[in-house]
Amino acid sequence: MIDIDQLEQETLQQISQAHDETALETARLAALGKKGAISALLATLGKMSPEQRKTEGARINALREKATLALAAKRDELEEKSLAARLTCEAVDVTLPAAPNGLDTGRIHPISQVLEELTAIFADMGFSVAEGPDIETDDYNFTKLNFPEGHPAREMQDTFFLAAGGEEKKLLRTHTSPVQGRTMLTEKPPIRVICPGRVYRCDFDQTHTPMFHQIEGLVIDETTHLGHLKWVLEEFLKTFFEVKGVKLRFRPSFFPFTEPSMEVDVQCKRQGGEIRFGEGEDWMEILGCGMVHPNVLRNCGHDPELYQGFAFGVGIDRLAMLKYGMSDLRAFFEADSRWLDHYGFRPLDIPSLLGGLSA
Ligand code: 2NM
Repeated sequence: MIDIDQLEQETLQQISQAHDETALETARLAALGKKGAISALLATLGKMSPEQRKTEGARINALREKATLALAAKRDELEEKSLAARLTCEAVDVTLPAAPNGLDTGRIHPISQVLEELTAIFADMGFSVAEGPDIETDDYNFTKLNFPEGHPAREMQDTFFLAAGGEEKKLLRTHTSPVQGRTMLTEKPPIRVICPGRVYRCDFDQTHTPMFHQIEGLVIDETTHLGHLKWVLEEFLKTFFEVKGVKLRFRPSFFPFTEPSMEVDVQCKRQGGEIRFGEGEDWMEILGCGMVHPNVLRNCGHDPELYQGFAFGVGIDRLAMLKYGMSDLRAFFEADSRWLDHYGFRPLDIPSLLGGLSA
């Protein structure tokens, strides 16, 4: 004969000691499952006398009732506990500062910054950006651009030639001018493009690195003249250096791809290692330019009787040094994160004419 009181005690104890859903389910099966103790007790009712069934039946049903209630209560308690645990561990303290990410620690290299500034300035004047390959043919880099055979720029000590492979002589471009040649060959005037990019010359000292960055501009139309060139350069330089006006000095010079050719000096004030533009009585050479040579127009598919235009070229690295006060060109390419922390720009400060170029 099973002791109902003892069974009740054991069942309720097992239920109250269940610490999780699995233990509670085990307790439920042990008591009320098909093969559970209480179910087994209920099955004995059939073999009892009517008298006994009355008293024992009531006690067994009462036990089943108690066990059922205890199970439900325990289940509620466990659910509440697990919810409370989740709420504590998933809680977010909205008063904490935002977690640091790449936008806080990453820096835009001054060359990239200056390139973005230049793009914004020239886009505003109606120029688009053209790019081309760093590995060029001798034809695009020199011949089409009116560089004669034997010109010093073609020589081994300046140009990185690639080991002869195919039928055409390959080299690392020494200027971005081949991109302008390619543009002239594929587009009809009016043409207004800037061509920024890496260029290569075999030269390495305090002021020269074998790879540096250049931006060149090209405008071709029926009546484009030197006055347009002068306006574009003035507009570009005063916007870039963020001054009200700049005085420019054009000196005659020579480049194979332009005639006439000029070097441009910008007025500045040198004062204790600092340079200010737009004031003073000093001059600094800043860029080269000229009217595109008729041979270049012809070589690139345009009739020099119908079209004319100007081109200019300027070093991006030097512009960055002048604007942001960096004195050693070589630091640009050393990937020193301390240097970049100091001279780099924040990724979301995107240069624009409206929002400020370097604000
Ligand atoms: C310079 C100076 C003068 C130039 C010329 C051309 C081309 F391909 F259109 F003829 N592109 N760039 C040029 C002219 C570049 O850089 C100092």
